[in-house]
Amino acid sequence: MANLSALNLRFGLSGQIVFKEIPGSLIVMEVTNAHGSATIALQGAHVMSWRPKSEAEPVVWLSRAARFTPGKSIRGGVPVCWPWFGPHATDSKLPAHGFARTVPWEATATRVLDNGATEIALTLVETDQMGTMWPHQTKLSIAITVGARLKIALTTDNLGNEDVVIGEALHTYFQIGDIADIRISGLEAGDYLDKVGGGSVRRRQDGRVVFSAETDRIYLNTEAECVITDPRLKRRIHVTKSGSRSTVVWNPWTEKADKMGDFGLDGWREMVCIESANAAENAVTIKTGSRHTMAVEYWTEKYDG
Ligand code: TA6
Repeated sequence: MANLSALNLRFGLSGQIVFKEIPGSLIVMEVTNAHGSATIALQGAHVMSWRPKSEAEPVVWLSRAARFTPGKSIRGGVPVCWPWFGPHATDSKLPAHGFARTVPWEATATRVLDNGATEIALTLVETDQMGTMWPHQTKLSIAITVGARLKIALTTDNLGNEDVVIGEALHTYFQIGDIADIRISGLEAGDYLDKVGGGSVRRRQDGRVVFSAETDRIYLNTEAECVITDPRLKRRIHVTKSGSRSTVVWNPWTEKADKMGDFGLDGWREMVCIESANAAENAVTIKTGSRHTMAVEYWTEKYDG
């Protein structure tokens, strides 16, 4: 791992980006500009938090009980799930949601955009160990733009001489006032796989998504914008995407959150995941020599409904 002074010398932007080590020895970038702020861990290129200047509360949620241990996933933020989503199709010993979120990435470029936002590019650091889990020649890179909006673009290059199939997600945890009060629009009448209880029952969405119990759904064949309406925090969060045909909606509710052990006291009440993904039947085939990008853009507006 490059040392902090070398990282700050090469990629720090005076006043906008500072590399720091946090307890647990993870290296993070603290990003601050006139429009917003974010914290990004080099492990997993993991956006841990994001707050536009217009918001008193962060928009991207981070558990108060999150663990920052090398090689372990962080509860909250925007975990990068890649090159598969959920459990591995054939080998249950391999990590759920792939390995990208728990391995080192390296910064490749940082810059200030004309509108004052900060753009950071990172790429996953390939290792021999990965080759045993993923015997394909691919390159994974990400571009993160921090400002009044948060933009993330995840790109897979297929450098091999055969087509490759990936599953992926930007597994974003959004901060909300209370899960029982919010509603999500944009998925009306969509087909989804209901994963609660370990099943995979195909159902159809009736109206907006509301929550009264553990909810774990993969909405299929949708490129729709989703909007979280949050009467308690008096805001709407807009979730738009491209290059993604699945949208996953998840809240563990109390029992599953307690079992997971890193949600903190009632942390599950103040978060909801809307994950832009390519999962299940929406897995993506990337032709040899070509590339695929999945991107998201988030922003907020005041809501006094
Ligand atoms: O995206 C929903 C989900 O697949 C849930 O089934 C739950 O496992 C969640 O991801 C979190 O998974 P993680 O491996 O981060 O604990």
